[in-house]
Amino acid sequence: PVDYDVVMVLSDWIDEHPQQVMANIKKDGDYYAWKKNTVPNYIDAIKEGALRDYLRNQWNRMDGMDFGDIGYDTFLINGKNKSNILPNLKKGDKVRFRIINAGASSYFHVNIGKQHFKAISADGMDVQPVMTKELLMGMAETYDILFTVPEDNVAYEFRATPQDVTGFASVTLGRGHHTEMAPMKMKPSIYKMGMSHGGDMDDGGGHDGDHGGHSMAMAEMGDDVDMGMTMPLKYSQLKAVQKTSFSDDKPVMEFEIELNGDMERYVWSLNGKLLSEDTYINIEEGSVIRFKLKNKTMMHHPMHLHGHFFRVLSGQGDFAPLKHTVDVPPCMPGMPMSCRPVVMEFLANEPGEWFFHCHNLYHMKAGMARVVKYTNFERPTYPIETAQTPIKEFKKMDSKFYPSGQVSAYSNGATWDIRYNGGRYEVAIEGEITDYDREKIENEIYVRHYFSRYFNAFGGLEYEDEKLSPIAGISYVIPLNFEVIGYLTGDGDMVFSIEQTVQITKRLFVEAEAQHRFSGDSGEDDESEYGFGLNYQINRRVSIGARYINRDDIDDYYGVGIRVKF
Ligand SMILES: [Cu+2]
Repeated sequence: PVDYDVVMVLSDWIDEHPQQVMANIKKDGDYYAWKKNTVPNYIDAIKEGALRDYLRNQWNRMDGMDFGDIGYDTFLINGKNKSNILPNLKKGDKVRFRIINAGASSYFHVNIGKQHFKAISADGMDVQPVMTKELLMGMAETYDILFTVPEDNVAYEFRATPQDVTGFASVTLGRGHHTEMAPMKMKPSIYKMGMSHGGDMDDGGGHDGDHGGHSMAMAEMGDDVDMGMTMPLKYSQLKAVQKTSFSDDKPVMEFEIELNGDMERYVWSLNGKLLSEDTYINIEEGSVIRFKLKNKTMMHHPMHLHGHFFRVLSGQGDFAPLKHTVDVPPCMPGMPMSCRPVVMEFLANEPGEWFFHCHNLYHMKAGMARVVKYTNFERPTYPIETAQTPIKEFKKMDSKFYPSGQVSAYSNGATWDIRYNGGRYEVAIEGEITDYDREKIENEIYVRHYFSRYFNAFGGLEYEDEKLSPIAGISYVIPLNFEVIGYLTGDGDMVFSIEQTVQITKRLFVEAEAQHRFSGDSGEDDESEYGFGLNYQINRRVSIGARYINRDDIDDYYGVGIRVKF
């Protein structure tokens, strides 16, 4: 018996419509990194002592570590950012919290002051009670915990901190002379994996002393920072209350499932395929179905299966805990343990079609999902609500086209770039006018097919030297994130180019490009050109810059101008 039973619903809030949020990240994966100040760049990496890590990430063609794609405006517990409950709480009272992470895309750290509490169930299934000081909860995960009030006249802060530490939500439990605050989390580093912002710091003295009254300001000033000393409850500590293993005579069907993502274009997939491209995982009734989940991205994904509880194999043998959502953490270089696949298994005993998806709702919508389908299942012919309608809708979602563009006007010419990002495909119009001379207009319109984040092929039309000709080519991202492009034109020209953008600070970046055109027409010469641009971003939309272009037919090598993104 407990004295209080309290439901805690954790959520993330943004002052924009979710459809708009999706359109924003589809046009620019760094859209919210700008808002959150987490655009990876050289100066910040050097300041953090993480230049090597940044360079290694660039070499491996990776983005920075990612703790959340969206920049939320606030975080809530039961709809409030701050609140006060259980005013009559006294020493010895037992409170059962039923905690639900209902966030759209935020993992939460959960703490109650600096106190221990007892986890008694996970995802609604009882576990053998286990003490901890912190939970890290993926979206859709739930925990029931028991908290016994240790002191009279002390209030305790129940706090949920999102993984990217861009804020927190707080509920004060009880009333007292003072409130024991939950530890302040450190901003995680986007360069070093599994490392807090600030690098390898010794414990600078995150003292456990109490704070008088509502000393939020003090806590926010960096006092009482959690130096990564608080370890969240791990799956390996969760043990079911009774055996969950299956008898050995059951046939086993094993599936290896890779979690993939392209943060730049915001395309998320399983085994490199979107839901619309590879919809079903076919399973047989009566079999044990085992999924081996391998995370190839830079962030956590909470994978969620409908209609079943599955065993999470994390060293508890027959007593593996039962869950409906499992966190699949990213693989950290130099930490082989983190790169082992997460293994889940369940008995196929619920014929039907069941959704299996990342519970980051933006990832789900971008294609990171499957339908687990029993081979013997026939969809009823009489009209009932079946999975068919939503699946059809979901399949459309991952290939929806989102527009983006940018136009630059310099003193020695202008460029434009308009794109429709449709997941696997992209339609683009790219062009420039040199010296504002109508005879020096170049324009390309093409369709691109992305085989992966790194490799795509394209075909379309090129307008150059006042001639129109078909083009076809490929583009590949090589280590250090250079983009190498080669294409053929209908006239037999062969064009090679290489492009690179170097982010110096959040606002300052250099663009460089070199191109060589081998003329297929014996009467014409080869053409070479190269250029640099230095740009300063005034806000997310507008930047100003200077450029230098070296090519035969340009009047003025140097130009200054402005660029607008839309
Ligand atoms: Cu995901």
